[in-house]
This record gives sequence, C-alpha cells and structure tokens, in this order.
Amino acid sequence: MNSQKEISIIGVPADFGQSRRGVDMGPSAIRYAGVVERIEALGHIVMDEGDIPVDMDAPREVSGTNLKNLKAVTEGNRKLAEKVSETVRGGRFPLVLGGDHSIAIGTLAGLNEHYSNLGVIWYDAHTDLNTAETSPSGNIHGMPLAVAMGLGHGDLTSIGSGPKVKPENIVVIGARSIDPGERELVKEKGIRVYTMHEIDRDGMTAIMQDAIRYLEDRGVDGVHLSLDLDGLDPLYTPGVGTPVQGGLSYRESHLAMEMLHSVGRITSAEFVEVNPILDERNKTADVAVGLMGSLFGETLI
Ligand code: 5AB
Ligand code: MN
Ligand code: MN
Ligand code: MN
Repeated sequence: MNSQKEISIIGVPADFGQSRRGVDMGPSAIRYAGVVERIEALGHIVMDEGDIPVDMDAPREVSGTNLKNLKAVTEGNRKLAEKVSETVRGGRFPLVLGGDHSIAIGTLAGLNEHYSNLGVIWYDAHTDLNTAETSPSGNIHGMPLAVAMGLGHGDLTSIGSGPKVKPENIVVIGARSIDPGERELVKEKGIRVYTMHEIDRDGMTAIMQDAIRYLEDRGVDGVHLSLDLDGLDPLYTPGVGTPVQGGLSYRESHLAMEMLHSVGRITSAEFVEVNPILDERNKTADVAVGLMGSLFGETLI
C-alpha cells in the first residue's frame, strides 16, 4: 500500500545554466505529459504550485569568469531555494521540474534549511562537479554538485547558508562523461560514483541496494533525488541538451525508481534537463512522468 504524500510541484522554466534554448519549456512539457494526474492516480495529494518567476529577458552574459549567465542563475536559484524551503516547512514533498540542472543549486539550498545530514542521489550521465576553474564550457549546469558541497563562485555557494551536502553523503548513478577536474574531485573527496562500468558489471539491483545501504550507513536524515534525464540512454530520452551514448535503460531506470519507492526514504526530488525542442513527440517528458510514477508507487499489477 502506498503511504499518502502531499506533493508540491514546482516548475522552474530556466535555461541559463547552459547554452541550448528550449529547456525552459521542460516544466510545460512535463505537465502536458500528465504529471499531476499520474501521481494523483496513486492516491497522493498533488498541488501544482506553478512556476518560479524567471526573467527570460535577462541578458545572456558571456563574462570573462567562465560562469555563463551567473547573475540570472543566481537570481532564479534564490527564489527557488525560498520556495523549496517553504514547501518542506509546510510538510509537503517538493517535486521540482526543470529547467536545466543548475536549478539543483536552489533546490539543495532550500532543503538545507531543514536537513542537517542530507543524502543526495545524483542520477546523471555527468557528475556536475565542475567549478569555473575546471569547466570546459562555462555552463553552470555542469557545476551544481560542486556548489552544493561549497565549492565554486561565492554568488552561488552563498545561496542559503554554508555547504548543503557532505561529499560522503552523495551517490552518483550512471556517470559516463567525467571531466579531468571532476575526476580529481571525486578522488579527493571520496564521492561514491557508480559509473556505467559498475552498473554493467553488477546490475542495477545490486547497485541500488549498495547505494541505499551506503546512505543509510551515513545516518542521513533525508534523501534528495536529483534526476537528470540524460542519465538514461538518448535512445529513451533524446530531448536533452548534452546526450551521452551508453546510458541507463528505460527498465533499469524504472527499477531504480521502484526500489527507491519501496525503501520509502526519498524526501524530495527534481527531474531536470527535459528540452522539448530537442525531443521527439514529447518522448523525454513522457519518460520523466513515467519515472515519477514509479518513484511514487506505481506498480505493473
Ligand atoms: B548536466 C560538461 N561536463 O561541464 C560541462 O547535463 C557537461 O547537468 C555538463 O549533467 C552537463 O560542460 C551538465 C562537459
Ligand atoms: Mn547530465
Ligand atoms: Mn546534470
Ligand atoms: Mn544536459
């Protein structure tokens, strides 16, 4: 039986963390794919809180800092942090819809007001551990996990107070595109990364069991799922800005969500990087909504 949750859907129509237009339409595409109905059908109470106001007319800056659109990213994330914090304060489960992955900065800042030992599951082809010093692109969507650990530009790390997550409370699942600076940080900080190699070798069941046990052993007081749709293979989710071949399958991803549901420890989630302009007939948004279904208790029978 499903334990009933009150879920607040928070849209973040922002694309400033990367350079391809269209990902700001992700929340619309996910709503169009039926997210509210899908989760309500499972017996949960769903409130669609609409979108965080994002100034899409903000100028696109390519400053010399290797942090594209720093001001717009900072502003959007401040608002999101506020909204996420208010949601948790009200006893509701924040379900954040992106938008590019830079919005995780705001989500984690908001969660940090309420958890002192948060665990994070980062489901992604990438580790998103760059800083301005290591980023090959200057795109902030490749940096949110570093920012959450307190590393990076002060404008970003100072959203909310202090570091938002301890490196030893992070698990990354599905990584297969890791930049040299990120690889160094993974080693230096001892971040638990399950690359595609481990998943191919051991299978998704063993990996998820290990990841869940690892976080439990850390004594986490909440677990946030940050799911970048490019964690899946582009065969299943073509509508993403930075696709990488050789990714997680549709079934592996559902299995992962089903296992997370059965453990019952996820306290917040975000689904990001859905870009309807790059998509095929809203396929990526459909997959996102299906995965949310599994996360919130949908079963095949
Ligand atoms: B995503 C890359 N590592 O920093 C960079 O989609 C890609 O949020 C980042 O995971 C991809 O530009 C960021 C090459
Ligand atoms: Mn990614
Ligand atoms: Mn990402
Ligand atoms: Mn991407």
